[in-house]
Amino acid sequence: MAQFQEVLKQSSLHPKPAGLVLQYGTAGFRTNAKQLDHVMFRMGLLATLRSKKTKATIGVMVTASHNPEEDNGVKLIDPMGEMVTPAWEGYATQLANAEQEDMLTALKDIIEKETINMSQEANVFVGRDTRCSSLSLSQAVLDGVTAVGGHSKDYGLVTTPQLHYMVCCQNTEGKYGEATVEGYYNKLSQAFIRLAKNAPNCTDDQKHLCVDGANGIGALKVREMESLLKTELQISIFNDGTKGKLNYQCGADFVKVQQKPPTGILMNTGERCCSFDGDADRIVYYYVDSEEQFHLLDGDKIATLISTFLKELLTQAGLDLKIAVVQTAYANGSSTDYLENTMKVIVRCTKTGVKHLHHAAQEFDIGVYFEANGHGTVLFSKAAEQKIQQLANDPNTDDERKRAALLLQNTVNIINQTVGDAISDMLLIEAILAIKGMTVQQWDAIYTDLPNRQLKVKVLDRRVIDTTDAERRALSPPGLQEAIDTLVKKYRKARSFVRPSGTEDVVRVYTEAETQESADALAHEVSLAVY
Ligand code: 16G
Ligand code: ZN
Repeated sequence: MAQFQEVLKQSSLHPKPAGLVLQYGTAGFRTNAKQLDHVMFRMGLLATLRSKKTKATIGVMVTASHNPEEDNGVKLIDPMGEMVTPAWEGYATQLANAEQEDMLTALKDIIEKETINMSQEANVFVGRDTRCSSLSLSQAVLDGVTAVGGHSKDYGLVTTPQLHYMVCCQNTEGKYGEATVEGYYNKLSQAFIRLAKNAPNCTDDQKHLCVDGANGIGALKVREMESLLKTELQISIFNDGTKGKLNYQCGADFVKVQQKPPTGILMNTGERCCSFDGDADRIVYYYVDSEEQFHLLDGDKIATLISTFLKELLTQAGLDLKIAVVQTAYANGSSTDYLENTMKVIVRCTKTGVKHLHHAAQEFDIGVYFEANGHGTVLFSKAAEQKIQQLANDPNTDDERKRAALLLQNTVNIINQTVGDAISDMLLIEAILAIKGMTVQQWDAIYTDLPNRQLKVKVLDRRVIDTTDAERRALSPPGLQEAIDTLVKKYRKARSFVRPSGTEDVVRVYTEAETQESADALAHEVSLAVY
């Protein structure tokens, strides 16, 4: 067919280096940008097939998130704005790894397996982060879409969650919102202003926030939105990309892993600050106290704040909706203990990676999910949204219940339910703190984190480590879990697990214990056991 001739011709302009093997991992393909041109072109092809198959718009985001500037990556977004299904992750790996002369066969294989009607229309949304390599790589994606007869829309520079949002808006015919960046800003800022109006006593000091944009796309996008928020929130943006290097000694991942402030930010004692990661799908908060002590409020603290707020509103509204918090093995033990025993909410633990948390959160009326690293959001079931809306619109609802229902309704609107979103999470957190009249110190004091440590260990083959129980226990290699158990017993309140990274060629080690010294010592000992 002429169509396939065109694919072949175009594909030769995006040749695959022979022998290169890459894997569609937890967050798509991710490696040095120089190795990705053929992958991008082929993901353009695959997204078009996925679009034909689902008869819906599919998203392709070019980013390597918190990884170094030199890296890049690509991720497919399914029709409701969620991660692409596992079978298609497999196709992505096959198609990316087919040698140049086998590429067409690999493509035809997928068409056949999925019985794709090639005359079906296809539509693909493409977005990219601020990396130097992203422009040409996103062009390669667009070339792939065109080569196989798809339509594309290039959103240019957007955050990852913005592109997820656009895909969802497009496929729900505007019910979720308008599929434009302006539509996104308007929906979120309106909900934020409405929420903030419930905090009339908020002082100017409390309305100020420092944002570390990781020298990435988040800084750009907050700047575009700033004027819509400024009556209720004044933002000082640091690391906005004009001077520093992307993710270099700044950003949410740096702050979380190093447990220290990013460079490039001016922080006054006690001031509320937050950091985004390179594609703005993660956020963590922090402050420095009068003793120069750094305090981190990570994804666990965020989940606690949000779920407490929602649970209180549900009680005030008299709504019987089941709320749960979904975490991973990295969740600080103190947070799990507080959520289960003090707040009495259901807590679930899943494997690392957004798709696992997202999936688990969908099982509840309201599912709050956060990874400790700051990636998370809230999902509301359709039924929950309807009940909230009914109550908010019911003329017979008394004032207190109505206020709670309206707050819930605006929370539904402020949150990006497709994926974790630093901007949307930031606005919700800011609104909650304002409404509750809570300082960052009071939020921090809800519970005290157990001291913890994360390390990475280079090994020959990380795949020899196999885990179970949501990555909390190692099944293989034999003896490893027993060794960890023995080490953990030496320390008070200790816990540790190891897991192969899904994004880097390393094994990750996590420990927590009663003191930082113990957590550090245990981390060191467990690392040695991994070798
Ligand atoms: C990816 C995941 C993130 C996870 C991280 C773990 C998505 C969109 N992102 O960045 O959720 O925390 O990988 O990385 O799923 P690791 O496997 O290298 O520890
Ligand atoms: Zn990210």
